[in-house]
Amino acid sequence: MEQKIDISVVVPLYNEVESLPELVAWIDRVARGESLSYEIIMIDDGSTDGSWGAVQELKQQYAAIRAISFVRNYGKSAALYCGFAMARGEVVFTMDADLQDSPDEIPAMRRMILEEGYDLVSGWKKERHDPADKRWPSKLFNFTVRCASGIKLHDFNCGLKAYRRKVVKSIEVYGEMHRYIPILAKYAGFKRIGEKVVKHYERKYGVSKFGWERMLKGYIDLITVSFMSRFGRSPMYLFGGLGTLMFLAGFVAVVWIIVEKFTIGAPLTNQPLFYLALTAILLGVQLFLAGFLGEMINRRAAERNSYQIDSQIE
Ligand SMILES: Nc1nc2c(ncn2[C@@H]2O[C@H](COP(=O)(O)OP(=O)(O)OP(=O)(O)O)[C@@H](O)[C@H]2O)c(=O)[nH]1
Ligand SMILES: [Mg+2]
Repeated sequence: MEQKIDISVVVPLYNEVESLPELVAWIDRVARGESLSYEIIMIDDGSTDGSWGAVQELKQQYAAIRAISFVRNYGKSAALYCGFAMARGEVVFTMDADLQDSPDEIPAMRRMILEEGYDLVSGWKKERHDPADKRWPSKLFNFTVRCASGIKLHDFNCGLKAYRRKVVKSIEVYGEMHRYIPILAKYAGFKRIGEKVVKHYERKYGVSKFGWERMLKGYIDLITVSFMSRFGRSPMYLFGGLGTLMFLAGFVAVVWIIVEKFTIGAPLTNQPLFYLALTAILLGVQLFLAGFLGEMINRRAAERNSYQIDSQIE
């Protein structure tokens, strides 16, 4: 049986060699200060600056470190996915490796989970120490995600978050979806999502890995996340519904064209409505087929019948 501990701190890292010793010492200090049993799970994502060597060295000094290193760079989501799978803590934290997030927030966030009943607590970098060309896109991003998801968080992208264990064990992060973990959690049934204002520091060492390309991929993932969470289990509701509407619209138009032909002798094909009707019927059938295909693929999917059970009495 797996041994349970108080907290897991999952740290995805990519080329952060200078920051690691300070980060580990800091987490260790906070956890000891609160007498918490803890583990630090470090996921080195194909770093090329010797980060893995630093992790191995730190392991000599801190037994609480558990770590894996990927053969190449897979991205932050992949790192979090593996970290979540390994985590044994009752409360699981994620934290950036670059010392911009403060481990001092751990005790308060843990209390919010354990005592105030939150499933997920997201950090909010209210006072940010980043250049303006990063803050504004971030504001726009957060606004969009708030509208799309209905989750009232100010700062989806904050690396510092705390989760009830069950949450990280039941969501699947991939692509650039780490930004949308609150949405994934919400649709997995964990509704108590809170936020805590956290301290944010300037980057001390290393360079930012943030870029426009990641932002763009992130937006595409937002569409996937919203779609999957709404219709992932039953694609036919979307495609079948739209397909039926389209088909009906086309069908009604065809009937109208025929009636007009026989009553006032209007032209059959030589009018815009004919082409609109044709397109609508074709699209309707196509959408319906897409829905069927979705359902057929779904039948084979491993997660088809996996549900989150809140409690059970036997
Ligand atoms: N595993 C993994 N971690 C990454 C990757 N890119 C960034 N990270 C980590 O994610 C955290 C945040 O990355 P940053 O580059 O600091 O991103 P940011 O905080 O939005 O940007 P800055 O504020 O400019 O530093 C850091 O701990 C990085 O090491 C990646 O491709 N894989
Ligand atoms: Mg950073």
